[in-house]
Amino acid sequence: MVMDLVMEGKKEEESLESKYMKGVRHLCESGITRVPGKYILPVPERPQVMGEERRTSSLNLKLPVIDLARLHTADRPQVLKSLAKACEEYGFFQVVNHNIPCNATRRIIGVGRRFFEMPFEERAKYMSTDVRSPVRYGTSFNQCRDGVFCWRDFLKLSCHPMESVLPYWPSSPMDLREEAMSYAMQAKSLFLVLMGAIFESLGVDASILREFDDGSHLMVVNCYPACPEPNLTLGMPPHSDYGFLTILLQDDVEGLQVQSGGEWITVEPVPNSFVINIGDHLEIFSNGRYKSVLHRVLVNSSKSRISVASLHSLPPERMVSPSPELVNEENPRMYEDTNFAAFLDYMSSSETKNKNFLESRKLTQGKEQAKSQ
Ligand SMILES: O=C(O)CCC(=O)C(=O)O
Repeated sequence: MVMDLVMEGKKEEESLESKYMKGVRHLCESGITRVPGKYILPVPERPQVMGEERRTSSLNLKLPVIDLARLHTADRPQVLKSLAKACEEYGFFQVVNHNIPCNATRRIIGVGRRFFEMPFEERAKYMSTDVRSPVRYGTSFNQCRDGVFCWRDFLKLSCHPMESVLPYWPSSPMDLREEAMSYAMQAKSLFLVLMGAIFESLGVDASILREFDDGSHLMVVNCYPACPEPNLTLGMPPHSDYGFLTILLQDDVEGLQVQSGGEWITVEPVPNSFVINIGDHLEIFSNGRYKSVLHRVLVNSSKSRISVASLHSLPPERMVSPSPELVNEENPRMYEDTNFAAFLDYMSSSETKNKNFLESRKLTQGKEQAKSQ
């Protein structure tokens, strides 16, 4: 009798676990009014939405806005200075006048939204937990590792080399491949413009720019369904991104928060802008001068939110090291060499919350001496 009850309980637990693995949208479609325990964060990790929103607006902190049109004018030196300041102080900034037409951004958000609105069986064709798969529909942050799940579903599309990955991308919605390919190309061009400016702002040789032509490029379409109890969970936990830069497009629903001066600052979506953030590889390349900063995502009770993050770096096997021009006696080398492949290994074997990957690349004094010998 007791054994039967234990078995029954186990079966129920397993069926709930497999339900959570199907994603938050699927869960919401089944009709829920409370957040299941699987998504409830321990009290200190909860977002305390109301309190923080009030603090943020009273401090009136805004992310720097960089007008990219001014890069092509006599103002370029001033723009580079503002860019350097934003990268050093915030690790985040917004760009306007970036040359990506607003109908292109509307279309990629639209097709992303329609992907998540398709019946679960259609989305499920792309489910994979293999971090190297060219297409991956999944949920949470790292669903194979997360003890507590976050309130996010995602579609990850590898974008390079385009001709080999494209056949794996979802064939529905019918326009997904075309829209995602066109947006990927525009995001890549913007990335190259930004990296050119960033290398100039650091005063380093920009010949490495050419290597980005074959660099890794991942597009992540994030879907954060409306959540009945947004104070108990997060769309994404605090994390930093691995690459050189992330180009983030968000719809008009706010949710992204950036850590600055010990506070969580909500980024207000500015129409026709992108949010750009420094990734771990650029922090390493700049030998710590430009910061890869923790960010997280809040959810809300009334609106679902879509964002599209484009993560760019060097080719997966290419080692990233601190630029020799930025290492000297005053600024000793701060990080070990690393690459994207090492990050993927780390992803499949550890918790990637907070800045653990970058922390794992930091040189302690002993390691530093060994490297310089
Ligand atoms: O959805 C957002 O605003 C942020 C997404 C993000 O942090 C990511 O994809 O790494």
